[in-house]
Amino acid sequence: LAQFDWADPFRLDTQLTDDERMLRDAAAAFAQDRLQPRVIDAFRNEETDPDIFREMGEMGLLGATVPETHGGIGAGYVSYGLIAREIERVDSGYRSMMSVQSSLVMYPIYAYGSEEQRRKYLPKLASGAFIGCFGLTEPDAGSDPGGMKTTARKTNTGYVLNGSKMWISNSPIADVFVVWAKSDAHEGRIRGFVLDKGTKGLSAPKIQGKLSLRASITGEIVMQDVHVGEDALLPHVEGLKGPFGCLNRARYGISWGVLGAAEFCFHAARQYGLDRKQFGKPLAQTQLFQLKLANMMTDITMGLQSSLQVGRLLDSADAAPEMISMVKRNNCGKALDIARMARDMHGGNGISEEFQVIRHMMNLETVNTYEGTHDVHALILGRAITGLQAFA
Ligand code: TGC
Ligand code: FAD
Repeated sequence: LAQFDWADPFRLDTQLTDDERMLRDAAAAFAQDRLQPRVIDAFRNEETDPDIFREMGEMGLLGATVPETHGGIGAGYVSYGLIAREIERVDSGYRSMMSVQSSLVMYPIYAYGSEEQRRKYLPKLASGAFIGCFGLTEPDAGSDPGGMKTTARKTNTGYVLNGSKMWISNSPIADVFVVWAKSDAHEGRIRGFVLDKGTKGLSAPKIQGKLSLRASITGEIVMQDVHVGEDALLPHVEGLKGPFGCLNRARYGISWGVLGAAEFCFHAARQYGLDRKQFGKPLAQTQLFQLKLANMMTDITMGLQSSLQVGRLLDSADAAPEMISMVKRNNCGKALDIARMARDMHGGNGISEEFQVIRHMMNLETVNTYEGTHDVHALILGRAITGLQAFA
C-alpha cells in the first residue's frame, strides 16, 4: 500500500525541481533561524527591524524572480511562492515586507522602468540596502483604486505630485516610493512614479495602533507639491493595468504565504491535541478534534496544489488574473478559518503569545483584506462567470 504523510498528503515535495527544493530549504532555514527568534517580541512591541531587509537580501530572497543581470536570482514563480510560504510560516508581516519589496517595488521598476531606473534602484533593493514601498490605496480609494485623487501635474522639467496614500506597508522606513497618480499630461490616466526619500514635500507618517501585522510597519505617504524630474516617471506602462500587473504577482505569492501560516497553526493544533489530556485521554483522540484536523489538512493540501498549478502557469506566462483571484481569495479565507480554529483548539492557551496561533489569526485578518478583499475577489470571479460587472 502506498504511504500517506499527513504533513504532505499529495507529495508536493516530489512535484518540485531540485532547484525549487533547495531554495525552499534555504528560505525555511533562514526563517526559522533568523526570523522565528525575534517575532514574538517584534509583534508585542510593534517593532520592525530594518536589518531584516538586508538579511533577506543576503539570502537572495528579495526580488528573486528578477534576472541576475538586474540584481535578482532569476528564480521562477513557484520558487517565489515557496519562499513566501516559509517566511509566512513565521509571520505574515515578514512575508509582507518581502513581497512588497519583490512584487510591488522591484517588479514594476524591472517591468515598466527605464534602463537607468533599473540600474539605479534594483541592485540596492535586491541587497536590502534600499527599502521600497508601493502607494496605490488612498483614504477614499481602497477597493476602487481608479477613484484615486493623487495627481501629477506636468511642468517644464518634470511633474509635481499632490495627494496622500493610506495603509502603505514599509512606507515610514522606505527609501524608494513607487506611487500611482493621475497625470494631466496623459489625459488623467494613471501613471507610476518612483520617488526618493528626502524629496521636498514627501513624508510618510507611521500608522499607530494596529492590532494585526504588528511586526510590519505601515504608514501613509503624503505628497505636498513634490517636484520630480521626467526621470521619475515609469515610462513603459499606463492605466490601472500598471499597478494590477504588480498585484497579480503579489497576490499569487500571498496565496502560498498564507498556507505557511495555516500549516503552522495546523501543526501546532495537532501537537497540542496529542500533548493535552482531558477526560482521561488526549484531545487528539476525540472525534471533534480529528474532524477539525482533517478539515485543516484537506484545505491546506488543496490550496497548495492550486497555487502550484497557478505558479507553473505564471512561469509559462499563461496565468489569467482570475486564476490568481481564485487562489488568493480561497487560500486567505481558508487560512484565516484554520487559524481561528487552531486558536480555539488551544483553549485558554490559544490566546497567549507563547503559542503563537492568535498572532497568525490576527495577521490573517489583514491578509484577507489587503491586495483585494475576499469579497472583491469574489466579484472579479463573478464578473468572469457571468460577464456582468457588479462593482459599481
Ligand atoms: P477594470 O475596469 O476591471 O480594469 C481597469 C484596467 O486594468 C486592467 N486590469 C488588469 N490588468 C492586469 N492584471 C489584472 N489583475 C487586472 N485587472 C484589471 C484591465 O484590463 C483594464 O485595462 P485597460 O487597458 O482596459 O484600461 O478596473 P476596475 O476599476 O473596474 O477595477 C475593479 C477591481 C475590483 C477589479 C479592482 O479595482 C481591484 O482589484 N480592487 C482591489 C484593490 C487592491 O487590490 N488594492 C491593493 C492595494 S496594494 C496592497 O494591498 C498591498 S499590501 C502588500 C503587503 O503588505 O503584502
Ligand atoms: P474598502 O474598499 O472601503 O472596503 C470595505 C468593505 O467593503 C470590505 O469588506 C469590502 O470587501 C467591501 N466592498 C468594497 N467594495 C465593494 C463592492 N463593490 N461590493 C461589495 N462589497 C464591497 N495598499 C497599498 O496600496 N499599498 C500597501 O502597501 C498596502 N499595505 C497594507 C497594509 C495593511 C496592514 C493594510 C490593512 C492595508 C494595506 N493596503 C495597502 C491597503 C489595502 O489594499 C486596502 O485596505 C484594501 O484594498 C481594501 O480597501 P479599504 O481598506 O479602503 O476598504
